[in-house]
Amino acid sequence: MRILILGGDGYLGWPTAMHLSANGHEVAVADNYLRRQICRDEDVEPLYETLNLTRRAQLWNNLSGFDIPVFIGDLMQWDFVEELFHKFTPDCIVHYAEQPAAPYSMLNRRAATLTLQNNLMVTANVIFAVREFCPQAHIVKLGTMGEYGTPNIDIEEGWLDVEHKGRKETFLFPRQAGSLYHTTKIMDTDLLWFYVRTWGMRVTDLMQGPVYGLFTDENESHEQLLPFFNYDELFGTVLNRFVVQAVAGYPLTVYGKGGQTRGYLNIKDTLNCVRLAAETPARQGELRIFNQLTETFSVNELAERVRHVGSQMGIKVDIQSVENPRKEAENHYYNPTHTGLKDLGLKPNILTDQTLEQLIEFVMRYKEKIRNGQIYRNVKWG
Ligand code: USQ
Repeated sequence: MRILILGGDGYLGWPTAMHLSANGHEVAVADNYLRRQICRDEDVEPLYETLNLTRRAQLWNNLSGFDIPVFIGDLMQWDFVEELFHKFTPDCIVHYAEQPAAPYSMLNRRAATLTLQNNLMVTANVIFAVREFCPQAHIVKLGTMGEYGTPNIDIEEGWLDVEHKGRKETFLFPRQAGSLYHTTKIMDTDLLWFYVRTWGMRVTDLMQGPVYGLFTDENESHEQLLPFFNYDELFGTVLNRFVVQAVAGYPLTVYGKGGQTRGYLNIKDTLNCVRLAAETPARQGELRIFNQLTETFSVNELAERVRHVGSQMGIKVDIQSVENPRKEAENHYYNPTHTGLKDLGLKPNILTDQTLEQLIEFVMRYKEKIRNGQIYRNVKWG
């Protein structure tokens, strides 16, 4: 298939590009380096330098023989979108091109506006481009488990059957996000669902939980192909942060009571899920929703796992409950269904001690580069 990856520079975009390319697809990537720019503006540094997309694509070509054309530009600008879809008309679009961080979206008015404008306008432009240039193409959209929030009932895979006063209807599962970023993902789903109903588009919405890890089959022996990796409060996800904090000798920052439970997955499984969704497209006129996670953990459980593996490696890891900058339930029911991707063939890479050990070992090589000051800023959401 011809697969266009939007947001190809990000933590997940570039690994996905290599993975699909290695699996026989013709892949192109687009990005405007927004994430790098925001990190510079906010003075947060990734753990190590990452080559720009053009240079990573060259390196990938030298190693694998596969070509990944790179398009640099802003998907909010229609001229760029038009040129992109003319030059590379896809069968499938993987849409990661969003401001991806909940804490950043809660920083101030400017960050909130950027998140709203970027995320909604890019999604709209993707829809308009598919309609105009490739109406049969399948959109694989990265959504988030955070769209559902933490309801006191089981979370279904996208839809809920409702019986009301003797009549039945199926609706999108109720959504109640905890951050503006997560709210833009709800709005994306609504935009896509509207155009699925109106224009008969084919869409898969992947409700993904927080991702951890760095290594994939395509980058394991080529460090320069590793993804952009943040560990700061604004952009780092919790388990990646805990690994860096353990190495830095910084007490693991459990927010509040630490009972917050989410559905996690290894970066390798993100790639497998996206590939499985792309290779078995939704039908024309279908919004297909999968919950993309493999295991659930509370923050306390994750902290204990890192402490345990750290101690096996001779690292003393402290855990400290800090003031929770977020507005979220710290003790709650959480039981999401996640069978759809397994039915498509997903074989989960669960969190093992060995996975954590490999990550800790890698981060130890960059210990001197860790900036403790960017680990906890306490950006208040309330
Ligand atoms: N947390 C801590 N300590 C920390 C960092 C986080 O206790 O130092 C807690 C948070 O309060 C939260 C949980 O860990 O309860 C997960 O936080 P996170 O930062 O790993 O994940 P989140 O902000 O929810 O967002 C991340 C990605 C986002 C994706 C989302 C999936 O940045 O792109 O959509 O995970 S989900 O959370 O399921 O919506």
